[in-house]
Amino acid sequence: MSFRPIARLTLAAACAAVALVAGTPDALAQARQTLRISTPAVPDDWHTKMLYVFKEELDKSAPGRFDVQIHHSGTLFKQGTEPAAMARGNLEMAMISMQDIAKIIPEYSLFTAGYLIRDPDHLMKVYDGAIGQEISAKVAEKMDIAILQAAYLGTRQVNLREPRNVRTPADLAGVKLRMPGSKEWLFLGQALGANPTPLAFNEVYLGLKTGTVDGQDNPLPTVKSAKFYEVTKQLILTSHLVDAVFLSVSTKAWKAMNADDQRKVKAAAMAGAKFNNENRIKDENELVEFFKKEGLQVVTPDVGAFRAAVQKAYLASELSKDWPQGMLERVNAVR
Ligand code: KDO
Repeated sequence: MSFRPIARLTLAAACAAVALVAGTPDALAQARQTLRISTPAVPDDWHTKMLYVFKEELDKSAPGRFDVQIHHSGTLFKQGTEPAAMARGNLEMAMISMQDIAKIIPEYSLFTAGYLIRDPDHLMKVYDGAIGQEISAKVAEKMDIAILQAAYLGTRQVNLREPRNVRTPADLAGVKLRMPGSKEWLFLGQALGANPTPLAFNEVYLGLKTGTVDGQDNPLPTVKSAKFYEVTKQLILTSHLVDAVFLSVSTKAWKAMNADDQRKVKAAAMAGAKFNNENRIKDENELVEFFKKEGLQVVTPDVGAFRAAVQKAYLASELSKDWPQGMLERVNAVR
């Protein structure tokens, strides 16, 4: 008899406590969607800074809806492992490359070809236009990843530990050129005439310092931000790949958002990419002077000879057998 009223009281108290907790900021925080972004990029590179722009924009447009956590320098997932982690639902966001995509969708190795994309303007028109939409649809279907926005990673140049007289691809014979570790990247190194050696981005500085590799290729802003100029003596302006990264989210995380939030996430990604592109292009125009002051030799080789050799190598390759009919012509026709 005596315990009933007490039980009723206890229940009422418990309900009140739940109501109180539900109103606290902590409980609200739990309702936020966590978006962890993993990238191998260093904090100072523009595509890492762009992630902070993404976060700020989203905090403004969708206050309290998302908890964006940025993990740079490959500390959360190793370079190249992000797409599989996203497909499995173990990672919410990353900046993936066309080389990552081509591993799963071989026909898109076309977009990893040297001297295909002409310049940053061509790059954005290709990936922001109809071709980009087709790529996104296929990536969603085959990789369980939603591409939010393409960004310009920069134009890749060859960067050597010891100066060499390099005019044509033949002059790179025997050079152990570090490339990221996938078939598509290694083919690019080979097409340039070098001896491609796979190494993850976050190991490149040490590889150059100790001489495990003779050189590496990356856009000038990355040569600066990752401090590769400290351990190399020459830049060869081959401009062999006008490169992109794609800010992306796992389908699982994407589907957990309502349509309004999805729109805001896309808009924030676009703002981030705009920030990245503008700063990177400006930097690329100014950095040669910086490297010269740092004591590096900066040379322009016979770019026509590199272009001809690289394009010939791709067209004759196994990779090109998978390219979608007419896609090369469509890319070339984008103005
Ligand atoms: C690199 O490993 O050289 C590369 O430039 C490849 C890109 O696809 C991208 O992963 C980039 O590294 C990282 O974001 C680090 O800048």
